[in-house]
Amino acid sequence: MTNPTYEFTRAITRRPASSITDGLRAEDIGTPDLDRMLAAHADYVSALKSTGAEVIELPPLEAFPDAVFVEDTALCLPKGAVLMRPGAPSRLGEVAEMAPTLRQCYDEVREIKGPGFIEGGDILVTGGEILVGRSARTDAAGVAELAEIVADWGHSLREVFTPEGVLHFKTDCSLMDAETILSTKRLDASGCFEGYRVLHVPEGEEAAANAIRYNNLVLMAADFPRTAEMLDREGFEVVQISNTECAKLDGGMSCLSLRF
Ligand code: CIR
Repeated sequence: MTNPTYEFTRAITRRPASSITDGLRAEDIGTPDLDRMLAAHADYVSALKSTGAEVIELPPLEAFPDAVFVEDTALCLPKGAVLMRPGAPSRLGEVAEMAPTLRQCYDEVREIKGPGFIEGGDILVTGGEILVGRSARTDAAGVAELAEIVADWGHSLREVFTPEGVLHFKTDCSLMDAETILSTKRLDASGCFEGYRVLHVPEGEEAAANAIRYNNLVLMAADFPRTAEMLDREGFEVVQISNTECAKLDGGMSCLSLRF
């Protein structure tokens, strides 16, 4: 591992279940179609594998409609993993489903015990720190407990804010390399990225901000041509994946995997 922020050897994903039709959503913009979601999910997994990484593909969980969004259940760091405590009550049980896989992958797995809440979608690990956005799913007690848990692994944590009406901190930003962040203007305006090089997603393409840098690739949602062109100009190798179905459940590229 030359740079633990975007050089990975493994990822964990979970295939979507037919219960995705009952997944959480802030606004009803249509019912997700399982076949289309499965096809996009297969493209996503193939892109990760094309970098040479091992992808652990977990089976669908009918009892948890949002379980395809594995990112929210844990934080994977070089020295260990931390099991989260989702702020969405219907998602709490997903953590116990993820725990055995992480225990096979890591010598040390720690957990957020509560009473606070925290979801992985609110956590951005950069080259030098961990940024955690308070949101409707992540509260001050959850952030404080995480800070304590990761301190002896050498991580410093900074609490920031997720814009009003935005599900997760990373709904609006992604790490492109150790110093470069892709962000919406509205999130960057909060000042949370001072000291970083920030690339703004063009006006009208805010939903493209949730991308992932995974080894040599940037995986981003398809249908945002100006963002794709900008990243290409900046020298990133971009793979576009259909996100129409996950978007109906407020999900994007980062939510679909745990990367380590
Ligand atoms: C939820 O509301 O929890 C899911 N429908 C979407 C989760 C997206 N996860 C993420 O941004 N990390």
